[in-house]
Amino acid sequence: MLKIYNLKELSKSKIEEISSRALTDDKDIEVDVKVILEGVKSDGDEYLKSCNKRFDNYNGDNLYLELSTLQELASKVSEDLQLAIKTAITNIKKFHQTQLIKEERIETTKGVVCWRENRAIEKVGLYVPGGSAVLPSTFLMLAIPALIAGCKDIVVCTPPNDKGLVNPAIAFCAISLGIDKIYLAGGAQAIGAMAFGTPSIPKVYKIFGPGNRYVNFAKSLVQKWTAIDLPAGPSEVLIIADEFANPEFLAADLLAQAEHGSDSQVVLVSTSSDILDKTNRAIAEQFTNLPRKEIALNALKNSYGVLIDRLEDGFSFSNEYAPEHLILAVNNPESYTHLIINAGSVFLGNYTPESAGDYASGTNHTLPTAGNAKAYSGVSVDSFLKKITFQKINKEGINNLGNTIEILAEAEGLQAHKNSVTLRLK
Ligand code: HSO
Ligand code: ZN
Repeated sequence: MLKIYNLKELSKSKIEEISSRALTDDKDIEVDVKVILEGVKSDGDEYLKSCNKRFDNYNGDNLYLELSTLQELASKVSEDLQLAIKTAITNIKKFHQTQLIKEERIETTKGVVCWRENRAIEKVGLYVPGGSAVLPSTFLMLAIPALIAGCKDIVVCTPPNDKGLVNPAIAFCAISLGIDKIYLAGGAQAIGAMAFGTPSIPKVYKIFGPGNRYVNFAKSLVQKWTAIDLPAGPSEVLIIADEFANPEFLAADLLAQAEHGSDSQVVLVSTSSDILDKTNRAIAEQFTNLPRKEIALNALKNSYGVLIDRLEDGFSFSNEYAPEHLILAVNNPESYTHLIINAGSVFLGNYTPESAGDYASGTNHTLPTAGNAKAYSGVSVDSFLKKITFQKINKEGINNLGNTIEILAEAEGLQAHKNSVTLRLK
């Protein structure tokens, strides 16, 4: 099923080629997305209502659900699912709470003290996708760090169903987190609404959340006005496996990521050709039972295995690929973590499936894809904060540092800068 390359036989350019994602050109949707953004900008709520009719078959005019409707919907969620969501919330909170760190004040020169303080971004927008897979877990992964950071206004947009409602699990997440309003807007129009604001939907300073090509392209366009979380692309996983790995587990983890979308990519890198073959056989067995097997099958067509001589070669390959998720299915995985330079989130050992991080272990699942892990981190509490620097200098401090500033200002030909110190030194 997975085509297999032998790393030794690959030229440098071939390695670059297979590790660069075949990203779709957005030219074909550019006009549509721009028309939608313009529509939201000029006609606001009326345009959003027309989009709900056109794209989501919802003919009503509601643009949001309030607490009472959310409560009613949430009550339909099974007890099992309620408990699972609560457990996930507890773990995601526990993990993210540790990220709220107060930095030290530093005396850089006697009498000169500098420090940074966190301030939450006041208004943030969270996009929770609907469509082919409704993802309440994504709601948790975005809203929990926003709440921990202390964001004042958290605007949540998700597409309505044909009755103008949302999935009960989404409503249950909202209620559990104390979010009492959900806006009914999906796709590029939701991104436009949060970027420009409409009479019903408040404008925000930063937009978060995954989505289809329209959503991602809209996010890239509104960046002139609004910050965004990450450039997003299709999901992916890379597994490095030694000869002791379990092919059944490997196949299951590869398929878990492959079922996300036809454009997802999964890569298995192993020192053992036996493991590569056995995993391929296990994929063939497991995928037939999957409801989303067509999607997974398409994703497998973009996917491959790589045979390596030494595990270290696998890490070099993985650093070049910079996967969103990296699974180390090897003995003693912690002894290799220092070799990892580029990855979004790492899963260590045979009992750490990626699904754990997708849902409930506590880490965030909004991660850099398409090689962006070379320069980006996943979403965290930091993503919802800005850091402001402060300094306080006393008389002794300006006496100690003044001359240095004067000389540097002089060298830059900025006399007024120099004067502001000279006057204080007198
Ligand atoms: N693996 C996805 C997140 C997700 N999985 C949501 C299941 N639900 C991207 O990291
Ligand atoms: Zn997933």
